[in-house]
Order: sequence, then structure tokens, then C-alpha cells
Amino acid sequence: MTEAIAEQKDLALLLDYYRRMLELRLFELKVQELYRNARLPGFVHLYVGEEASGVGVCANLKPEDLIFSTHRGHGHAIAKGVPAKVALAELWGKTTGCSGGRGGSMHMYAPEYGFMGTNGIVGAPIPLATGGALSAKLRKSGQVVVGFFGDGAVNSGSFHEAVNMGSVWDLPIIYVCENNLYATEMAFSRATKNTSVASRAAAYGLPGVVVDGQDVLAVHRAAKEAIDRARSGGGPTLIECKTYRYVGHHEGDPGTDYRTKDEVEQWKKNDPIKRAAKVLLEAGLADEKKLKEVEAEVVQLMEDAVTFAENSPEPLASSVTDHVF
Ligand SMILES: Cc1ncc(C[n+]2csc(CCOP(=O)(O)OP(=O)(O)O)c2C)c(N)n1
Ligand SMILES: [Mg+2]
Repeated sequence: MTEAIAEQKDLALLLDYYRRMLELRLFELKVQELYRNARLPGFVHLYVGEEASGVGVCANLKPEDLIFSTHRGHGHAIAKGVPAKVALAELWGKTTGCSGGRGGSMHMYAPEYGFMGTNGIVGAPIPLATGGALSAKLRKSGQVVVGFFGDGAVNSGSFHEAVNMGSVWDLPIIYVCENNLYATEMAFSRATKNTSVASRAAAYGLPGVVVDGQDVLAVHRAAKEAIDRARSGGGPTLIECKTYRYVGHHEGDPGTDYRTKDEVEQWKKNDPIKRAAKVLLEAGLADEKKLKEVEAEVVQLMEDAVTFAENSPEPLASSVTDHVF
């Protein structure tokens, strides 16, 4: 295939990716609003700004493929196919949530969508995903597995141990580091001397790829290549998505003490959703009217999700010992 044809093929995906990224964005902004108005319980870390990573990776997976996620995982869940209303009901502690309202933000599971859970423990998704990939290989299931994690996880032993095992066993796995430059208030450049996550792949003999995490088609291309290789028995890849969170580490952190306003504004100028819109308009693949229509549909989807989740029942008190071993 010539490069021009490949580019046209990718562009044809962009309107769908634009919509998916908007779903992730508007879901999180709705969660923020509900949380700030004390309507939603719990503790949340939002994915605002990082949507191109989850969408560009997950859009290349099959429903039966598996992903393992982090504490910042609502976007991953929705990108893998968990309906927004089911994810929101989970945050709200309702029985209609994907984990019956018992998991909340950081223990949210939906295996029926190949979503193998958010995790409160930094670094945990890396060995968990490696185990999932070993299982897929032993079962000859044809599944590909993705483990998402942040820059804060790559100096933990779990990263080095699990990536080495994934490599030595040629597992069908993609390790996706969402490098948003900070782990809580700790800049990555303060926490580590080698700030290239992708370069660490060399230590374990697997390909390491760095990608502009604010460009959904760039993420898509890197992910597709890695996923195709993993599925055909070619082993794992480490992908480093360079990205940024616009919001604080969690709702409650203003996110202003350890980074400058200017830095945040610079990243916002490179917004993945705005960039996709610009490309769509320039390529004549959508006009302003079409983009507004898509946005209105997604806004409605979120309103419906709130109605669904808020009106769903709470678990019965008599069910308190269910699922307890
Ligand atoms: C093992 C462990 N250590 C510390 C924490 C506290 N903690 C929660 S999130 C976080 C930062 C994670 O940063 P990163 O992996 O870069 O993900 P990001 O929040 O940037 O998406 C820390 C230190 C934890 N949850 N688990
Ligand atoms: Mg980080």
C-alpha cells in the first residue's frame, strides 16, 4: 500500500475517533461537575487531555481482547466499549454499574467488554496484564492484551520484572505508558534521569516506540502495528504516549503548585480533540455542522447516562456479604 492510500485509510477513521474522544472528554467533565456538586461519591482521577491514547489504542482491539488499567481508568473503560451509563452507574455505587456498584472508580471491572479493571496500585496493571497475556498464549485464544500505566510506574520493580517476562515469553501484549510528565506532583524529570520510557525497551529486547499522544492517528498507527505483530506471534511492544492531564492529579488537587499555568495552556493548544477537528475540516471529511451534530449527540448521551445512573437502585443492605469470600 502506498503511503498516500494508507493516509486516506487512516483519515477515514478520524470522525469516529473524534466522536470517541469527545465521549471520554465529556464523560469526565460530567463526572467532575457531579463530583464538585457533591452528587457523586468516591474519589476520582480524571483523564481529561489524554483521550487520544485510550482511543487510538483501544479502537484497534477486538471485543475479546483484554485491557488492564490504572487509577485514571474511566477513559480506558469507555474506549474498550463499556457504555458510559454503565461506567457512571459504577461510580455512583449503583447496582446497574459494571461491578454492581461495588468497585467504584479504582476497582471497576467489566470482563464482558474485555475490561479487566482499573487499579489503585501504581504499577499493578503491568504484571496483571502480563499474566493475562500468558493465559491468552497458553489457551491459544488469539487474544491480545494491553497494559496501561503512567510514567510514575516505570521505576517500580513490577515494570521491569513484568516487561522482561513478557519479552522472554514472546507474549501477545502491548505495554502502553501514558507519560503525562507527572506522578502526583512529582515531575518525571525529577524522579528519573532517563526520561525516555521507550528507550527502556532495549534493556529487555522488545521494540520501544515513542508516539505523540495528542495525535490520535499517530497513536492508532503505532498501536495497530504493535497489535498486529502481537496477534501474529511476534511478541510484545512498549509504546510511550507523550501526553498531559489538564486537570489536577485527582479532584481536590488544583494542579497548580508544581507546574506553571503557561505549561498547561501550551498543552491545551495541542488538544487532541481540537487537532482532530482541524484535520477533519481541512480534509473536507466533515464540516462545522457535522462536528456540532456529533457533539450534541455526545452531550445527550451523557445526560442520558446521568438520568440512568442517578435513578438506578442502590444495592440492598441484605446483599452486603455477597461476593465476599
Ligand atoms: C504502589 C503505589 N504507590 C503510591 C501510590 C500513590 N499514588 C497514586 S497515583 C500516583 C501517581 C501515579 O502517577 P502516574 O503513574 O504517572 O499516573 P498518572 O497519575 O500521571 O496518570 C501515586 C504515587 C499508589 N497508589 N500505589
Ligand atoms: Mg503520570
